[in-house]
Amino acid sequence: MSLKHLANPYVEGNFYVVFWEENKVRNVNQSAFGAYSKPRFLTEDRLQIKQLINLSVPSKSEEDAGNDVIQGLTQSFKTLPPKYFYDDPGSKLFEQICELPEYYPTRTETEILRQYAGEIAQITGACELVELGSGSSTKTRTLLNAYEALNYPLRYLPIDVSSGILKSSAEQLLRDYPSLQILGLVSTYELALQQLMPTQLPTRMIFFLGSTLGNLNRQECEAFFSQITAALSVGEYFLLGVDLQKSKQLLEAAYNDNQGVTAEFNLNMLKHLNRRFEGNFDTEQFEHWAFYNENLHQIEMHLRSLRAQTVRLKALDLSVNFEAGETILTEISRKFNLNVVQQELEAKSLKPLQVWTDSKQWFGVILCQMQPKGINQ
Ligand code: AVI
Repeated sequence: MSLKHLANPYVEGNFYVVFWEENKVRNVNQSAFGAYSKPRFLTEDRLQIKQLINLSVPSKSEEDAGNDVIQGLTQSFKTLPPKYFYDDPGSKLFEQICELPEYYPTRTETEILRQYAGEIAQITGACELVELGSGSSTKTRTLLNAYEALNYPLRYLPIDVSSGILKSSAEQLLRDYPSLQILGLVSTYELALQQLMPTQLPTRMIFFLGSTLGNLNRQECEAFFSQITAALSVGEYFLLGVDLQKSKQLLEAAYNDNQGVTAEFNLNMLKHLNRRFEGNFDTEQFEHWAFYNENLHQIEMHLRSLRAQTVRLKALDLSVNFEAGETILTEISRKFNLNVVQQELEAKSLKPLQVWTDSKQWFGVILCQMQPKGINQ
């Protein structure tokens, strides 16, 4: 049976939906959906983008976002959520970080995937690919190539909060893979995972690459895995990329690059907050500070105030006092031990089937399979 003739499981819900059709963009709402949905849309189109969140329209989650800034900046140990890195300039700076000579994780993970994508495809068989935080989908190509080489149907669900990058990379992928079907979800992981319908391919693999897991604290990690295991059916797969523990010197170099791109990425968060919440952070009066905390096995990234100052965020009705030298923690990036992470996955009913690393053991990619819940709990 051709994929074209499968009923589309995603045609539901009350969302604003954007369809791409040979570079023509159509915005249609739910009531107009029917006009495009059958039979033409299902048989001819290979790309749907579903907008589950719209960052340009203030929403309940936007209000909550402001609350997390207030909460983080009013405690004695100041923090800000790392999600505020990723406005458009921040996402571009992150892409630049991935290319830096000191920032080894991206190229090391890509190297592992290039080498072992064929094995991954062999193990899972024909499979719907769901990517969390797809960004520019660069590493995805390695996986798509492997599934294509085995003549498996190609169905890809990228999930990202940035609609611009999701749409442009999806369009490029469609050009490069003539049999590929894409359903892009502009969404947070949480919302998208709740929306996933049972796959119509024999199985599904959710993948979470780049060691983004390391940016979640323990509590966030627990919540994340509950969402993953709720979204997967028994027998389906989860592919995880994790940065491994290594020397302080190598790690600190990766977060303190010579060109200062990571520093710019960190300081950009203040510009983002200024724009978003009518703030007056002066980025000249803060500096980037990143170090490896060997006890907690994590990089900690801070912004340090260069003098005593008061910053105002008008839209949040918030004034924040800083002492000279006081810092804001903007990110943790945990570094993993492969044995420990495998035990933790197994305890969450995600049984590790296979682990791949690079020759220096700097990075690990773990393929897990969902077990019946409770087996190891
Ligand atoms: C997205 N994340 C996995 C990156 C990391 O290494 O923790 C973010 C980053 N922060 C500074 N450099 C890169």
